[in-house]
Amino acid sequence: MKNRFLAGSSGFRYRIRRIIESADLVVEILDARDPFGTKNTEVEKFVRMSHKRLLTVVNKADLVGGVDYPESSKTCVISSKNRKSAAILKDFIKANLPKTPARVAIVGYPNVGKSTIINLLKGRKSASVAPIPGHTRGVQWIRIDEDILLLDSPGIVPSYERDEVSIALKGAIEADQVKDPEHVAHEILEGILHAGPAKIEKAYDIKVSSRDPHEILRLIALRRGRILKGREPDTRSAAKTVIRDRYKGKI
Ligand SMILES: Nc1nc2c(ncn2[C@@H]2O[C@H](COP(=O)(O)OP(=O)(O)OP(=O)(O)O)[C@@H](O)[C@H]2O)c(=O)[nH]1
Ligand SMILES: [Mg+2]
Repeated sequence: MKNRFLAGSSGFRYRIRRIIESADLVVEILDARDPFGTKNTEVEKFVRMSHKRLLTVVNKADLVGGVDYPESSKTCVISSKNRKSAAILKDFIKANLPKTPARVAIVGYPNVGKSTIINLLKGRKSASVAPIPGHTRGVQWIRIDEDILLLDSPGIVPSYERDEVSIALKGAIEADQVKDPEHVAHEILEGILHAGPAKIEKAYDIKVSSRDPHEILRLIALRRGRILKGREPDTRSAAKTVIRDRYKGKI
């Protein structure tokens, strides 16, 4: 699969080592919808090897009923959609700075909200944000106050993560790059259907009478007027919509 940040991409180890080595503290951002799945244990290993301190921030808590992650003094759960999180997060980081002033690297899977968190801490838009994984390309240092210099970094998928469906379900690959978007969309829809069809019906203004995800993609395509030659609904295009909406937290 074509993904700059997967292993095999020659710059991967070098880039992540440089980021970690240049920091005094590393903050790993996880997605509350799949905190263990978005942990990058490869990055965590580099952090340990470099004798740097590691903090964990579980973000996007607004998208789940409860966060399934163990509490600890080195972990903080937030939603960066909530303005109050700025003060909570700043206090959390300040309480754990190994020295002042300190360079703090924000790392994590693509699309987990690294740039959003940096903007939240800064109090205004300094880092570019998009619901597109792989949005941040270069690394960027941003000063928060006299004590903290933050480093935004591109999302990194660990080298052991090889399954495209798993990567896509974590929001870490752009919908257009997914080889089999229908397979991924089926998994997303099946996951949501466990809690009933209401969320899907509301998001797409459709009536779901079948639990067959392919049938639901047909309904979404029809509703949106995505019709192929021969009047067949364009389920591939509907699947990409479902993947993007999942990334945005809409479903
Ligand atoms: N609902 C919700 N959405 C969030 C939250 N934090 C970030 N987002 C959204 O998640 C998407 C990705 O955010 P970014 O900050 O660009 O993510 P990133 O980790 O910098 O992504 P890359 O640069 O691609 O690695 C954007 O659409 C954000 O608005 C949150 O706490 N809750
Ligand atoms: Mg970013």
